[in-house]
Amino acid sequence: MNSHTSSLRFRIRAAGCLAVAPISVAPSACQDTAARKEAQKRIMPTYDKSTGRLTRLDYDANGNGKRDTWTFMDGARLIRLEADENEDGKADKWETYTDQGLAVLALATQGRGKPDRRLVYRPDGSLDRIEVDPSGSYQFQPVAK
Ligand SMILES: [Ca+2]
Ligand SMILES: [Ca+2]
Repeated sequence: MNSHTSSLRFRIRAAGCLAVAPISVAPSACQDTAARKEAQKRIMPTYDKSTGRLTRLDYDANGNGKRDTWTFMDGARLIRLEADENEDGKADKWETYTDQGLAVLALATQGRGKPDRRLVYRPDGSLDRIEVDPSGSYQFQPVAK
């Protein structure tokens, strides 16, 4: 498990905790009151008004009071994540998920607010290839192995 996965698991667990907070029976992960309060402070869920389904979680990953991570959800299923890790107002990281887990991790390493490098994963979670887009035109080319 890499740090992205572990960080994400915390977010999802904390979000699940927050989502069920009004229900009287809380899962074991919510029994830690401090963790629950921390989740409530750092995570802002959005629900579909007609279905009540969770659609988005905005998150303050570094706890400085400014949201820097946005996850797009279909209920409990994570679809996509965007993060502005240096909080300059432009996203630097995009993660795309399938039912098998992380499918693509795209990174903006040149501060342009759009990806110039992406890691494409196989359904088993192993890295398939690394692609680069040095011109920022969304024309990714595989890096030679
Ligand atoms: Ca923050
Ligand atoms: Ca940024």
